[in-house]
Amino acid sequence: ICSSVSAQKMIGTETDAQKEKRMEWWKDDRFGMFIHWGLYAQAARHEWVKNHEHITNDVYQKYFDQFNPDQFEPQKWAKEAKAAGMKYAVLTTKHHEGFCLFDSKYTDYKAPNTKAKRDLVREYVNAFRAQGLKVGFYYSLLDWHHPDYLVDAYHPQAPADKSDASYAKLNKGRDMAKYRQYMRNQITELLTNYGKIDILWLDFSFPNKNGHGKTKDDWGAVELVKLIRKLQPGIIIDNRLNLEEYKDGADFETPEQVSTEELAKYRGKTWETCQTFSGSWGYYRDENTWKTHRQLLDLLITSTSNGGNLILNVGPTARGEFDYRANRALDSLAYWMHANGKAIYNCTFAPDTYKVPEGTKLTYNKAAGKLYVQLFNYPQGKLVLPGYKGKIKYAQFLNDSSELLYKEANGNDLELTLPAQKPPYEIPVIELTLQ
Ligand code: FHN
Repeated sequence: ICSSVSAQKMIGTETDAQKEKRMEWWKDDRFGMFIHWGLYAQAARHEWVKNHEHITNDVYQKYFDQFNPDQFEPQKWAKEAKAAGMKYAVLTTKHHEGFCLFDSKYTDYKAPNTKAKRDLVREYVNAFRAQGLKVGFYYSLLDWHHPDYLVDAYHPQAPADKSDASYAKLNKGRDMAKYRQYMRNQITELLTNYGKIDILWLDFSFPNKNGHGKTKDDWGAVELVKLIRKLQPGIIIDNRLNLEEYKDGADFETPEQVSTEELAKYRGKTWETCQTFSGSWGYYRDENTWKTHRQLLDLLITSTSNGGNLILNVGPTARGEFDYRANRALDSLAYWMHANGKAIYNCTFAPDTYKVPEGTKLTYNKAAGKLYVQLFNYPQGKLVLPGYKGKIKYAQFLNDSSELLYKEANGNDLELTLPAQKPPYEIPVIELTLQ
């Protein structure tokens, strides 16, 4: 049993330096698109609708029968993601509902058998690769449709009384070993039939609830990671297979929907925060809690300034389009990223020697010798860089490369002169060239 030894070494033979190299592109790219798409988009009231409303497979079948993504054009999705500055994408190939967007030979509960009559995953992979984005798959460990998946506390048919007897009755005849094999077969299809896959986002594990949850080996996690890494040696895996004693079997932590203040806790680790534009991952027609442009920029900048990634989610409609609210958010991000993307890509947190000027956040590109000062509050007339005397040799606005003049002040500080007119960005960025 490997305990302190990195599971990576136990599960594979990779050294820390090799792992660093494998993950280099992912850390440099910083920004990705999550796409939650499935039959739940047809219900249009959250991807957990089957659980929330305790819907049986028979009743849920209406969404399968109705599903007809006639407006699905993944090239449009890919172009929008690229324009918004996203460098990779992760699509739900199967979410908890158990519906497969890909042509699996292990189930009939799949997109080619709906009015779509297509392998939606294949079209996604081709379109995003054509735009130069890395492609990832999300695959749900939970499966509320599969007959062998154990009914647990999250299952839509979980017993109201939560008693052992009720669970036992519901789980009579269910064989988790068969479900584990189904998972292995499908993950093998996904990692064999679609070319090089860059990310695998497995989701999610949880402690054993009411004796009917999932234990650490319900997924056959160690064998599964060995299979994944054998099929796709360069792939990057998230941490939700919950390899208790093999925590290192995962490549990155996944703080979900956390506040920007909480992101500082992850500084120095390898992580990606997953966030929605709204509250739901799947398309939710009547939802109106949408993050503002400033909140989205804050998530992106604060993630980078703490050395982590942001994956921002879109929930397409059942017809296969991003809705107007997602398009509006993506367009606003595209406008900012077009001018200021250099403050995100290949950047991380700044060394402590660079104090954070009042009302700003810092990102740092060590290789380029650049420090980026994000002006969350636009100062009137000047910005003091505390203790920066002798540390920089040039200053400019990033968006138009217009020079910013500065002078020494207060002994060890520098004072930048800023125009009264704020640059036309919610959060303008100053690029400092370091000595
Ligand atoms: O239950 C899922 C949820 O629907 C969504 O897929 C998120 C994305 O990180 N993961 C689980 C909740 O943590």
